[in-house]
Amino acid sequence: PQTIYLSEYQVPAYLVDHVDLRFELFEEGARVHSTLSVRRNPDSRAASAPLELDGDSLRLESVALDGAELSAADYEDRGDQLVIASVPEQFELSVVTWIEPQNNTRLEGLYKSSGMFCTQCEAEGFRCITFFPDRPDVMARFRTRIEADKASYPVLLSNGNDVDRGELEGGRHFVTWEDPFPKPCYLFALVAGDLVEKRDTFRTCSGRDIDLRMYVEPRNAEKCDHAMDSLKRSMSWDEEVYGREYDLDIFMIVAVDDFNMGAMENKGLNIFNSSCVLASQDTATDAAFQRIEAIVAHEYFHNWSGNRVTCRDWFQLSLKEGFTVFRDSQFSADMGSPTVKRIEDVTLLRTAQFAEDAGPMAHPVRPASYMEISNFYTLTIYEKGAEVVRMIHNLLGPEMFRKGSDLYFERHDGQAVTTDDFVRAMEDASGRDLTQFRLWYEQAGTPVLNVSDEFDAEQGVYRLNIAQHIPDTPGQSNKKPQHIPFALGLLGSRGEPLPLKLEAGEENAPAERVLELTEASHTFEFHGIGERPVPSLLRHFSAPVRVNYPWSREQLLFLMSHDPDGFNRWDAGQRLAVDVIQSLVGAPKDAAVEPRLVTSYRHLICDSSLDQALVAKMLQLPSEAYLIELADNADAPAIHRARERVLKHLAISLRDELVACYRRNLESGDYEITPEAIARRSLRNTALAWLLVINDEEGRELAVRQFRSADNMTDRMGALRALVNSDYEEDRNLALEEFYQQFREDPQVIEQWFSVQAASDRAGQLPQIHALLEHPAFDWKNPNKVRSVVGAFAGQNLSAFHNPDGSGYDFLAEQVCRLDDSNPQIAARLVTPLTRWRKFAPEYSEQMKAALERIRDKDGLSRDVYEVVHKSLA
Ligand code: B3K
Ligand code: ZN
Repeated sequence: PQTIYLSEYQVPAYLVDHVDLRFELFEEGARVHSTLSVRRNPDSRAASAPLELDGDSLRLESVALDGAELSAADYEDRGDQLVIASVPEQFELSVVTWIEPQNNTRLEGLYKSSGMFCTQCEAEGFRCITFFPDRPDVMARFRTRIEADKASYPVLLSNGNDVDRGELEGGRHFVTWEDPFPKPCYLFALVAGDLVEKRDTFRTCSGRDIDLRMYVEPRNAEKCDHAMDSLKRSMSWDEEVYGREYDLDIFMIVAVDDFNMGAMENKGLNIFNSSCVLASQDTATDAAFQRIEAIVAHEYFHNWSGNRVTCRDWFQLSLKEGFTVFRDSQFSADMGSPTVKRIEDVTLLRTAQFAEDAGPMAHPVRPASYMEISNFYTLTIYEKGAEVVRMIHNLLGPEMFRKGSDLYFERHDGQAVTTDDFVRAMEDASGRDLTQFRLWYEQAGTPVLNVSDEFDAEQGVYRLNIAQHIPDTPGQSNKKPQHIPFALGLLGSRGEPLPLKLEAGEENAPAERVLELTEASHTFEFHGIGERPVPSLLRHFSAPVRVNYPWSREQLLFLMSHDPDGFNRWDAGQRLAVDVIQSLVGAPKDAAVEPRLVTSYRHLICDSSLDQALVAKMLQLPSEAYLIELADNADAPAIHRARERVLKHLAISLRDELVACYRRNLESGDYEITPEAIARRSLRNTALAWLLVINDEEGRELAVRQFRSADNMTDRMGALRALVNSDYEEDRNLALEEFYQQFREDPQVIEQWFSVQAASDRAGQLPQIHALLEHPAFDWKNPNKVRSVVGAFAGQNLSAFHNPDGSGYDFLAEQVCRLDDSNPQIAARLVTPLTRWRKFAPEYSEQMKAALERIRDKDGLSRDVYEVVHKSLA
C-alpha cells in the first residue's frame, strides 16, 4: 500500500458546486445516478489536469458529459478511479453506478443493518457509493432523491430539508432532500427503513423553532428520551458558551445496530450506533447514560466545529476532533461534576493515549503521513488533540479563548482549513504568540517532566527545578522543548495553601499559578516560605505530560487529604496505590501491604462529609492496563496478582466498613442521574465488588438480593459483575442465565452481558470465550458483539490474554485474520493489544511478536491491518 504525505498536499484541480443524486434502492442492490456540476479550480496550477474521481467497489453503468453519453474510449475506469483525460472549464458530469449494499460487510459507504439502508462516509466511504473527488476540501451543495419500496422503507432520509415526495409505480415512493449548506461528501448521509419517529422542538436564541426528530426501530421507541434531552441541553449550551446557533430547520438522529464506531455527525442527519444513543433506566448503566449525553453533544457540536468549518485534508483531522472532544468535555463537566469528568478524561488519556504515544503507531496530533486514514481516528487525534486545545484555553483564559473561537468560526465559515488556521485565530484574537506551542501538533510522544526541589531555610526560598524531554517516536528524534502550561500550588504543614511569591516581597501573590515552561529546564524560586512545603504539581492535569517527582508516601497521603485541587487529591491516591502495588509485583506472598493505604481508604469510606463523587473515584484502584503502561518489561499476570493482593487486603481489613458503606448508600426513592445519585450507586457497587472478592457470605447475599430487586441497570449490572468476578460459581451461573433470559431480545443489553464475562478472569478464560463466540446471540457481522467479546477479552481481561502459554495471542491473531476479509476497520482496531509487544517481558513479547507475524503473513491482508502490523513489527 501507498503512503500519503501531508507535504504533498495540492489543492483540488476541479471543484464541484452541486451534486444531484438519485438512489434507486432494491433488495438486490442499488442504482446511483449522480450529476455533478464541475469547474476547474482557479487556484490550481495543474492547468490541463485530467478529471480524476475516486471510486471503490463500484460497477460503472454509464458516463455522460454535458448530456452526451461518453464511450469507453473517452474515459478510463481504473477501479479505484474514473479518469477523463480532457474536459471543458465547466461542465456537468452524469455517472450511473450499481452497488450492493446488502453484501457490504465493511460498513463503509451504503450498507444494510437490520433491514434498513444506512451510510457511513467518513473518511472515504462516499467513493463506495459513486465516483467523486472524495476529499474534504471539495465542498458542494447536495440534492438527494431516494426511491424505495414504500412498505419496507416508509422512512427515507438525507441531509437538509425534505422538499418533495410522492408515489411511484409498483408500490414504490420517493422523497427528495436538499441541503443548502455546501459540505464535503464525507458528511453525506442516507437512511431508508421502517422506523418510528420521535419528535420534539427546540427554540433557538434567535427564536427559530427547530424540528428535532429521532428515528429508531419500533422496539426501541421507549429508549429515546435521554438522547433527546441531551440534544436540547447541547443546543442551548453551545449557544451560551460558544455563541453557536443551529442552522437548519430540522435535526435528525437515527440509531443503527451495525456501526463501526460510536456515531457520525452527518449534516442535519446524525447516525448513531444504537449503543451510543438508546437508553432506559432498565437497560442502560449510569456510565451509558453519561456516554450517550457526551456523544450526542459531541456530534451536535460538530455542526460548527467540523461541518460549517471543516478540514482541508485528513492530516487536519484533529482540527475538528480535538476541538470537538474539548467542547464535549466542557459540556459534560458543566452538566455533572467537573472534577469527576476531569478524572475520567485523564484516566483514559494516561492509560490508553500515553500507551499509544509510546508505541509503534505513535504519531503527532497532526500526522505527517498515513497509509489508511481509518487507522488515524486515534486517542492521539481525539484525546491528546483535546488536551492541546485545553492548553490553549488555559494559556489564554476563557474570555480570550472565546474571542479566538468566535474569530475562527467567523473567519473560516464555509471553508476547509488547517489546525494552523485554528491556532492563528487564537493568536490573532488574543495577541499571544503560539509559535512554539505549535510543536504540540508536530511532535509525537508524551513529554516527561523531571521535577526536583530544594528548600533554603535560611533564605526562606523554595526552589523547583523542572526539566522536560520528549522521548523518540517512530521517525522522530531529538525533539525541541514544547510550551507547557504547568499549574501548581504549595501546601504548608497544616495543609494551608501558601502564597506563591516569585519575587521577594511580592504582594497578594496567588496560591495557584500556571508556570509556562518553554526551555529544556527551568528553576523557579518561591520566596517567603517558612518551612519545606509539599508541592501540588500539574494541578487539574494542566498539560498531557508525565511528571516524575520523588514523592514520599507521607507526602502523597498528605495531598490525598489536603490538596485543595480535587483532581490532585485523586491523583495522589492513585500514585500511592500504584507505588504500593508496584512494590508487591513479584514480592513474596507474605510481603506486607502498606498499612497507611488501609488507613487512608478507611477514612475515604467512612467520612461521609467528603465529596462522595470524588470518593467513589478515589476508591477505584489503578487499572491493570494503567499499571502495565507504567511498567517496563511488564509481566501482566504478576501485575494482576499484585493488584488482587492489595484489593483483597483492603477488603479484608475494611470488611465491616464496606458493609456499612453499602447500607448507608442504599437507594430510597426514584432513580435519578445526578452526580450524587451516581456516586451513591458507584460506592455501593464498589463495596459489593470488594466484599465478593473476599468471598464474604453477607456480601454474597446482598449481591443476590440486589441482582433480583434492582430497578435499574447500574445496580443489576453491579451485582452481576460482582458475582461474575467471585468464586461463587453457582450464583454466577444462575445470575448470568437469569439475566440472559430476561434481556435476550435486547442487543444492547446482551452486549453488556457478553463483555462482563469476557472481561472477567473467572468467567472469561479461553474455553469460555470460545463458548461465547458460539452463542446464538453472537454475530461476527456486528461490530458491537465482536468488541464485547474479542475486544473485552484482549483489552480488559489482561491476565487471561497474557497467558504465558501464548494461547491468548494466538486466539486474537486468529480472530483478526477472520475479520480482516469482512471488516478491515474493526480488524485493525482489534490488533492494538498485540502492537504493544515491546512493553512486555521477553517470555510474553516474543510470542506476541510471533502472533503479529502470523497476521502479517495472511493472504490478501487489508491495507488497514497491513499498516498497523507492519509498523508494529518495524
Ligand atoms: N467523525 C466520526 C468518526 C468517523 C470515523 C471514521 N472511520 C465520529 C466523531 O468523531 O464524531
Ligand atoms: Zn468527532
